[in-house]
Amino acid sequence: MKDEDVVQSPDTGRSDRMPPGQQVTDDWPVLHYGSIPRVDVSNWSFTISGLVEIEQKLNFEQISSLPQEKVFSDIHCVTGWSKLNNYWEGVSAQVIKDLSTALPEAKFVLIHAEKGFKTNLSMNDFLQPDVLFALKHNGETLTAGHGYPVRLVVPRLYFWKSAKWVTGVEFMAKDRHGFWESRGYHNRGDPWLEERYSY
Ligand SMILES: Nc1nc2c(c(=O)[nH]1)N[C@H]1C(S)=C(S)[C@@H](COP(=O)(O)O)O[C@H]1N2
Ligand SMILES: [Mo]
Repeated sequence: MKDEDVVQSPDTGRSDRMPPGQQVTDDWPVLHYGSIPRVDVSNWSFTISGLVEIEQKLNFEQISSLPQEKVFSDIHCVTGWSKLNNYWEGVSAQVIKDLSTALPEAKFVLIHAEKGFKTNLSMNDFLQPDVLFALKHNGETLTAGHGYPVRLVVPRLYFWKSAKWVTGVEFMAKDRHGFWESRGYHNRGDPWLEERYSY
């Protein structure tokens, strides 16, 4: 892939790339609720459901053969660490939306992941050009701890929106809280506005 084909997440072009209250880290912490699922890709599927004409299930081979894009982004975790300069490769959210036969009433999505983890996004946040279902980070297949085989990456919001081990996307007319959003995290989570918690 040529450099000019990389989607630059707009926040990487700021003169000061650190949002308020964040500290840069060079390593990459592994953070999540519960234990790390060990996913067998021969027995894995990605379900497109909710307000769609036809529910669809894609297996790993089908996801891998969709057009892949590359995104350059920073990571901002609500617990205070930021990791700059990440290259992601995978399937853009827009490609999944285009496949989805989603109905015009769909205004929100709920991302589903292994073990019942969920996170919610408005359609507008979901369809930004730097949002992707990533299979690779810095050229390498994701590790189990970081979400193998597929994780969502939403560069402009705090990293809890970037669900690891995704199993599908549900289109919805009304917003519904995900796992962290129903436990006091902000509904949207813009790091530049410090939308950390909802209290
Ligand atoms: N499935 C799942 N995805 C998840 C979480 C989780 O608990 N389960 N935690 C989120 C949170 S709070 C953070 S900070 C990031 C951490 O991603 P990392 O372990 O790759 O750094 O994953 C997000 N995605
Ligand atoms: Mo987090």
